[in-house]
Amino acid sequence: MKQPWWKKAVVYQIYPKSFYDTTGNGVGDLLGIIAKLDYLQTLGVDVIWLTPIYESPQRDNGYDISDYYRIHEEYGTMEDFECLLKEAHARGIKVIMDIVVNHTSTEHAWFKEARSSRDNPYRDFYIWRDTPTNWASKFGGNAWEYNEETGQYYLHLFDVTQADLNWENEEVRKKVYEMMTFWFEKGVDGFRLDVINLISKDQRFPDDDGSVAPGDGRKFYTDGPRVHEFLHEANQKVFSKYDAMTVGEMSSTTTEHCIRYSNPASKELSMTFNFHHLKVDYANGEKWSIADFDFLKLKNILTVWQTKMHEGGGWNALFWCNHDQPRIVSRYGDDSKFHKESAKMLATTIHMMQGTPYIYQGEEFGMTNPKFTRIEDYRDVESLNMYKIKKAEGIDEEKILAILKQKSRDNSRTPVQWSGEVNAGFTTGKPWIPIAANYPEINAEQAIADENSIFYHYKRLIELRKQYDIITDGNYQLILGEHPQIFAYVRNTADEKLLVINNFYGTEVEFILPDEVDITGYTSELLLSNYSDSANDVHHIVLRPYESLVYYLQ
Ligand code: TEU
Repeated sequence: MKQPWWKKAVVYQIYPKSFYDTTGNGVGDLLGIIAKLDYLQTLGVDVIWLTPIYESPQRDNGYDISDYYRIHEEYGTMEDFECLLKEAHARGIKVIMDIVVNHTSTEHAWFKEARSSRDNPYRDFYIWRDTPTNWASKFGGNAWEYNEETGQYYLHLFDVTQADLNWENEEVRKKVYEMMTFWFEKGVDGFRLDVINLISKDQRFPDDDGSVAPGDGRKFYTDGPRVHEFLHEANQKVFSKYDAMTVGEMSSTTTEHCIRYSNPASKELSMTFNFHHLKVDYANGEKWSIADFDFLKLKNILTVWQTKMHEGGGWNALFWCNHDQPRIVSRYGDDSKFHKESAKMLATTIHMMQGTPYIYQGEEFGMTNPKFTRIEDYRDVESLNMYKIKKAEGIDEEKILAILKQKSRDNSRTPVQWSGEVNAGFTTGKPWIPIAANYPEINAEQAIADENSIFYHYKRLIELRKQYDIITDGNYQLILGEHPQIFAYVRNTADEKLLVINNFYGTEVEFILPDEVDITGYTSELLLSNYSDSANDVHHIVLRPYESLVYYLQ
């Protein structure tokens, strides 16, 4: 059987608000994306994923949709979107949209109807209860909000303005499938489905016993009772009719569920995102904490996902960065002394694994966290809620700011640094969120001019994926699993090997090829490195700070 196209693809994520502004209003727009398509073509990506561009009050930057059929005015018009599709396709770049159907904005017409009376035909589009459960909202506070007019509570797993849709209601599902079909018919090539594993709630709506964390209702709606049935239905009614890729964003999920979501036999989705490898810098499982990352845990988690998904016939979305995560070079790398070396090393580590890699805007030239020091610089609803809650708990202002500096989602949402000019070349107006101060040194223009830049390293990784099938097909074998500094693995097919060696720290370390990797009779070729003069003896290497090597053996 012919492999689906997305197995060899590399996806580039665009957060339109911060991508490129052509109107001078300080907010990126669709014409801005069109203007940068040549840049993306040079990088070599196959797909762009746009985070939500639909009409929205922007409480959560578009993840609160008020009309699925309209383009948010600040971003442009439907004609602009059609033009973007055409221009992207003309360059061989596919376009996927972000579909947010776990919830809508409370400004959506359905919700306005639903909240107006108990017998409104749209009432059952949402989830109403006479008494709330003790579940916490992911953005702080209780997950139920009282509606005065009708005397009941509605569920919102996220912000109070993001009301959860009732997927038990067949009408809701019908409307969702219609809407997805509309976008496919317009020519989009697939979807990223926002928190799609939260759509099926345990209909008994039990209280949580607090055994994991106070009011943690996750077990009652994560990978819930009917989620596979719903996704299979969406697949049969919509996805399967197009040559589409679908990637589900899976919150707190398991390998067992992700195998089911993404194994072609279950006919649900193409692939899944999970976040376990991005929780290794949480102190005691708490995101809002300051902690170094746990390297052994990181290796172990990525290894479990590589191995189990391979064995179970599932497919991983590979990524370090997105619009909810701090910048990886500031997180598991070193964004000052070894900026270039560590950014390249991290890129290699993830891109040489099995799955479909995602690059988040600015990652390709090593954008860093902005290191904001004032609460006024933050825009993100989650960060601002958390600030209020911690303040009310009596936590010191400085401590809260230090946590935000490390963990806030705004770390990745600052404008793309296109050049060293005013406002990093992002806008001629006032940017909606401050730009990181390091833009004169770290920017796309500079990266393109420097043949040793991080940008060309990413470009090379994309090319290698196209040239070497082993990157797509080979199995994964972790080596030196307990080594506290080296992350090394082998990808194997019947007669080839790819040896990937990464030093995760800023000091030298000795690599000795373990006996379990039998390479007698193989010849090795160095495919990629982040130093210009790396060794070609795979048996014994003294790795320099953050040195990263890829060898092909045949
Ligand atoms: O994020 C899902 C999610 O679970 C987030 O809470 C994420 O884990 C969190 O930001 C980390 O603290 C998706 C979108 O990617 C996010 O931007 C939205 O805010 C959220 O869904 C609600 O739609």
